[in-house]
Amino acid sequence: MEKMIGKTVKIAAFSSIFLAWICSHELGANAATVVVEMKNLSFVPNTVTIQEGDTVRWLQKDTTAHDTVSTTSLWKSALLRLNGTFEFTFSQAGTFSYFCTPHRSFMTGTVKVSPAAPVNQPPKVAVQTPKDGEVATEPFNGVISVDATDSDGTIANVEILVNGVVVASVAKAPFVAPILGAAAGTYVIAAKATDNGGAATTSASVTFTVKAAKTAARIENPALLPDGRFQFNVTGSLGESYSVEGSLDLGIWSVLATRTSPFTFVDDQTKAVERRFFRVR
Ligand SMILES: [Cu+2]
Repeated sequence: MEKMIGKTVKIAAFSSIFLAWICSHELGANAATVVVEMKNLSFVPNTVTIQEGDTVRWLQKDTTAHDTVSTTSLWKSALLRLNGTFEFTFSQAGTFSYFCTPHRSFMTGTVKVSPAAPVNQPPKVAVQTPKDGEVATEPFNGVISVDATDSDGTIANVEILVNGVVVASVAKAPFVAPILGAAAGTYVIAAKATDNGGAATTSASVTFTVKAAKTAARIENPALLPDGRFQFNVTGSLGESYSVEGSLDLGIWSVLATRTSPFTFVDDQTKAVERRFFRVR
C-alpha cells in the first residue's frame, strides 16, 4: 500500500513538471525547465533545444553515479546518485556540449539554446482632439482624433470610446470619429489601439465638456440709489460671461463691465448724464 502511494505521488510530480514546460513554451512568456534523464549510461534526450533563459534539469535515474560537465566549463555538477538532480539556466544562445566524467568516452549530450523570441511591444496611443479639459458650447460639432503608433509593427485597429462606449472602430489612419451636435454634458474620451501582434494599449482619457448654449440675459430690479447712481441685476446662464453696454444715443455703445452671471451692475457715471440706455449681451 505504501509503495503504491509512493508511485502515485512520483507520477503526479513528474506530470506537473511536464505540463509547466508545455504551457510556458506555448505562451512564450516565462522561462521553461527541460528535464534530461541520466539513464542506462546516457543522457535522454541526448540533445535538447531550449530558448534563452530556460533551464535544464538533469535527473539521475541510474544506480551508477554520473555527473554533467560542460566542455567549456560553463557548468559542472557533483557526481549524482539515484534521483539526484542538477540544474543550469542558459542565458546565452548557442550550442553547448557536455559529458559525464566517469563515462566521458561515450556519455555525452548537447544543449541547443535559441535566442528568445522578441517580445511584441504594445502600441502607443493618445487622444489628440479634443484636448483634456476643453470646453465647448452646445450643439458641438467636431472631430475626435487619435494618434496611434507601433514601434515594432503596425496598428491593426483603433477603438474610440466615449464614456466607456465604443463609438468608432478604425482599421487605418487617420483614426478619427466625428462629433455631431453633441448636447451639453461631460464626455470622457479614450482610445484603445491594437497592434498586428495583438497587443493593446488604452490611452489616457480626456475630459471634454459641452456647456449649455448661452441664453440672453435678463435685466431685473432696476433702481436709482440714494446717491444718484443707477443699478440693476443681470441674470443669464449660470457662470457665463456677459457684458453690460451703455449708450447715450442708441447709436454708439460702449462696454461698461463684463462679469459672470448672475451679478449686480452699478453705474458710477449715471449721475453725470441726463439719461443712458443699457443693454446686456
Ligand atoms: Cu556517467
